[in-house]
Amino acid sequence: MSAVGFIYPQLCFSNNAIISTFPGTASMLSGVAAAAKAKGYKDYHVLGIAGDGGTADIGLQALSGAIDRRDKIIYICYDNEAYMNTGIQKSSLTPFGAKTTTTPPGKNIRGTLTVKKNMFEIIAAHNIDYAATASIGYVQDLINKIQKASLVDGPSYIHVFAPCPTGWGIKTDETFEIAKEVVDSGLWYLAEYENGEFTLNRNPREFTPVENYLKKQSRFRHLLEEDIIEITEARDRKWERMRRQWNKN
Ligand SMILES: Cc1ncc(C[n+]2csc(CCOP(=O)(O)OP(=O)(O)O)c2C)c(N)n1
Ligand SMILES: [Mg+2]
Repeated sequence: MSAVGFIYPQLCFSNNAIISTFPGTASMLSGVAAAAKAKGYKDYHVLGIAGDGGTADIGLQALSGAIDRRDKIIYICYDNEAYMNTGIQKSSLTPFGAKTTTTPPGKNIRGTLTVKKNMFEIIAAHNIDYAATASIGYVQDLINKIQKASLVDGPSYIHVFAPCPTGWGIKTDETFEIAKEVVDSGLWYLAEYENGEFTLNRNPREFTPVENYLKKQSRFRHLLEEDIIEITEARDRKWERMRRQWNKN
């Protein structure tokens, strides 16, 4: 956000905004919320946006603390699956198989060897007031979730899936389609955690082929048939578990 905001008057925010330190988004939000409370403000929202690296790696401790204190903040993780503005390095939210500058595919290693960290359930495990996943490919669902978060009198977390044309090797005008397809192929999912319960907002009977999603992006172009099978099987195991544990009726 620091790269896109604050260019007056074209791209400035229409309200007060602060650029935080890289690991400090959540602690900065805590500080602003504490100040708002001390000043006796009633009608306000303290909202922060940080990347996948800023959230799942370097900022996780601050975020965990803010949720534990039940600070009234809205935290949005903008997940483009790598450290993008420093040149496409792998984060703990980069998916298995993806090529980044720190996980280059070669003869022996086919891109990222780790699997994407499950941030949504890590956050839910704090017994947070409200948490959700979203994708920019399902905009109305995202808007609804932000509205819901704005009504919470405590911490809320929204994890938004957002493609990066440069880092993923896609065209800018394919961004929306890819963000929709990742949900339709089951490699990402739309869910909520509220009152201690998980809900799948979208539970399709059939998925679109994982291969179609992967082959559109140059970061996955080196993958072999066996890698695609591995990714598909991991998807199916995850959905089997989510359906069994979350959607009981
Ligand atoms: C303490 C610290 N370490 C490293 C950096 C350099 N840095 C700035 S942005 C960034 C990557 C951010 O990645 P992510 O949070 O995923 O956001 P994206 O650029 O992908 O939107 C890094 C490493 C920094 N600003 N501060
Ligand atoms: Mg990122």
